[in-house]
Amino acid sequence: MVTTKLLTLVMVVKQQQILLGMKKRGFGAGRWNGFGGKVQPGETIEEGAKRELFEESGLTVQSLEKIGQIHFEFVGETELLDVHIFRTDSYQGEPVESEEMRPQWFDLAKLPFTEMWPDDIYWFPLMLQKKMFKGYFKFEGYNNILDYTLKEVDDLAADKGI
Ligand code: 6OG
Repeated sequence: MVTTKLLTLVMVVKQQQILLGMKKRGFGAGRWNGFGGKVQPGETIEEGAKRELFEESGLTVQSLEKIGQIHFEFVGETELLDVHIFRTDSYQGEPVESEEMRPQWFDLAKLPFTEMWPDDIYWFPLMLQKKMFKGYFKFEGYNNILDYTLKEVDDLAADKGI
């Protein structure tokens, strides 16, 4: 039986920099990524995104912009990931290291793509231009992309297709 896990991912942008966290443990350990995790029962996706952002980076935000949605499949695994991606350009607080993440600002011109999930290099340009997108990536293991689709959309909610 195929199950789908609902996850969030928040990208914090300020001027020409983006805040990424080095994942210290669990899924994606050793890679720089935005902040996020599983949506819990009883919370909306946006509430889950804000909670994970705070837990992992110490930052709070008033609002988040929905910017993308990506479905991930891993060959041989029955669980699909449905990752909802948000962007924010304003936040409160200062980034602090958590048990899960070590935050660091990166210049947009010097992103550490070789130490990030391999899909990021495809959709980061859209996210940085504030273009909304939907995507699907099929992985073999955690390093190899076998197939992918990625398209810009006008409205994330209205477009049901992946
Ligand atoms: P926890 O399991 O730690 O949440 N995530 C991905 N992010 C990128 N950029 N690429 C992927 O390609 C990803 N797969 C998952 C979603 C996992 C966090 O990692 C993100 C969550 O923010 C496969 O609770």
